[in-house]
Amino acid sequence: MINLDIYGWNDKLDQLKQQSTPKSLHHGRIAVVHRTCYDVISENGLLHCELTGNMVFGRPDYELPCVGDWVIFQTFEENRGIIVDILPRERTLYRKKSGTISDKQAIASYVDKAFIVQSLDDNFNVRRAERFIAQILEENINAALILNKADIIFDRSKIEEQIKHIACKIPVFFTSIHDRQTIILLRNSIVEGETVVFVGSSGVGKSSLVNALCEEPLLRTSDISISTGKGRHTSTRREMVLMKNSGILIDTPGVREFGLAINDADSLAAILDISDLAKSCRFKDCEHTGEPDCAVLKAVDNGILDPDVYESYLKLQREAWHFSATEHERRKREKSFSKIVTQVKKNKGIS
Ligand SMILES: Nc1nc2c(ncn2[C@@H]2O[C@H](COP(=O)(O)OP(=O)(O)OP(=O)(O)O)[C@@H](O)[C@H]2O)c(=O)[nH]1
Ligand SMILES: [Mg+2]
Ligand SMILES: [Zn+2]
Repeated sequence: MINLDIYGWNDKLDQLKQQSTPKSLHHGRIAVVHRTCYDVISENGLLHCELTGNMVFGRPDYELPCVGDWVIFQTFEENRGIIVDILPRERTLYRKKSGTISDKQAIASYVDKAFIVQSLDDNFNVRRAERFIAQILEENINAALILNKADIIFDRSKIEEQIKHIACKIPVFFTSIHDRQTIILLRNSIVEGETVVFVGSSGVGKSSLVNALCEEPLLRTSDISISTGKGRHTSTRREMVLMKNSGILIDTPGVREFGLAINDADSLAAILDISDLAKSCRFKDCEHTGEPDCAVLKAVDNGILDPDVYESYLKLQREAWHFSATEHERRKREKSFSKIVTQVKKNKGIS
């Protein structure tokens, strides 16, 4: 019998289950998402589960089970089951579904920490890191930036300069799977019972880091060395593994783009260190795009706020707004917004 507490099961979840579920049904956590079926870890071990027709056709895609979800199922053979319900989600990491305006996709649920992994070659991109952070913090998940492949040559002071506005908000780790000490430091940041999801581009070493942390080759990694090229989407599914006496790690396939799926663009200011400045703007609802006595624009002028960070703020804010706005609002505002951004950039000499 498996004690599901080590997978994060707790009294609160137990109460939720009691309230809504007949005693004959079981509970478990989604460990692997396949195309149409799921591996579910339960008290009786790993089960292969499918969804009831009601679930498949009665819910939008983003409400179908994702890795980390706690589900209720009925067994019908020794190691097979049918998922009939999902317990209410908490701390779910979403992203905008590629190719849509406002559809979202659930990446992982019941997440305590998200590790944004970038490698210290040309994958490193502070703007992309900000995008991940915005989405992660929106869900009340703790974020950390993992700069991997620290064994290759890179300019550490230049990188530190670029991420200083991030490093004062979230932990940053320089790691290498070839340097045990860096892996131990990362491991020490994970508390027992905590769920950690790894996100980032393909080939940055997410699966390699999971393996290094677990000290076992649990996940397939790219065999392409960094000298010959980047990884090529080696991981194809979201998968949860247990780190002995520690946390629960969720590996995800590399993403080409990570669109924001947030409704509240206000949180962006706090993340990008703009909210303190914004308190001094003349208008409470200042959008920092040309209003008189705008402290944010003044800070860009005086060199206090990096114009690149400011531009990133505008872009992310616009994207978040787009995601949450109705079709009508979108059309109405789009034209004026583009004009403002172009004007501000022109005034500030941002290319
Ligand atoms: N030099 C160096 N290479 C690394 C490090 N970590 C991973 N790699 C290599 O980078 C390549 C890609 O690693 P993966 O772990 O497959 O990358 P991934 O992020 O899981 O990629 P996807 O599954 O495609 O999203 C492999 O050849 C690894 O051996 C590191 O710290 N240093
Ligand atoms: Mg991988
Ligand atoms: Zn302002």
